[in-house]
Amino acid sequence: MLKSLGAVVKNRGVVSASLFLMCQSAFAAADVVLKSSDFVGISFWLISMALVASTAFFFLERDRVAGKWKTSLTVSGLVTLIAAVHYFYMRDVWVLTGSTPTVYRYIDWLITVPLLMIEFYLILAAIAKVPNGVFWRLMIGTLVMLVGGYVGEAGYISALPAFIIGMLGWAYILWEIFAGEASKINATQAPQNVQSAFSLMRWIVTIGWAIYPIGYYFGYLTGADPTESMKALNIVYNLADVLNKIAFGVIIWSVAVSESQKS
Ligand SMILES: *C/C=C(C)/C=C/C=C(C)/C=C/C1=C(C)CCCC1(C)C
Repeated sequence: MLKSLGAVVKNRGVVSASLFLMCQSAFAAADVVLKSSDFVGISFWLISMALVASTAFFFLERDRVAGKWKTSLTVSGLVTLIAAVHYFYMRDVWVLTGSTPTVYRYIDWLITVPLLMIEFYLILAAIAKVPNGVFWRLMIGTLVMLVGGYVGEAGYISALPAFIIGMLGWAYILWEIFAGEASKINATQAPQNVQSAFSLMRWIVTIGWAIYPIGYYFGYLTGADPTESMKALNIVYNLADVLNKIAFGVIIWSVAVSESQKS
């Protein structure tokens, strides 16, 4: 009783500390305010708040699931926590200067995308013995995808070849989870619940992640007016994050809860 009370208090402490850190403006001197016609800015605001709420939810729900699922929920909460903090900065860059916060976006991705990949590894590791190669192949695919995208968006190389490099990295990840070792472990060793979570997560990485290259396309490859392209790019990336960070976490949460109730 005392022990579990201690755990709850500790958990609450972590949650309030993270929320405190988040609930401040990134840049202090702001005489510019959000305009009611700035829909991109509004989307940055909405999503930053949704990310804060999701973080609290995933951390608190840790109490409800069996031990071997707790790490997966922690990782989901870390993904939304890291993204929320970056969203505060991105929101301010957009609202104050009207420019696209590419560096913050990619720093966020560089941390959160590997964490999302680790989730695949973790849900399999909770039920089977998984070789390290699975982990490393997912990491290599992620790095190639993100470095390709960054050198294109930051203008180090032209947008199209950079796009192709990024697409190859993503294809490598898809191969691993649809046909590679990760997919085989799932098909042969995982219980029903885990298999259905794995399959949903896999579709998120296919369909949900496809939204980002579509955003990139509208941002850099249509030849349209740069102001309009950058609005489209940011809206598309922002919506994609709701699906790929929050909904992805909710799927893991739901399998963790249902598997925990079994035992
Ligand atoms: C939470 C953030 C996530 C899940 C970000 C994912 C980003 C991608 C899947 C980006 C993909 C890209 C390509 C496949 C091609 C090159 C351009 C990128 C980097 C936008």
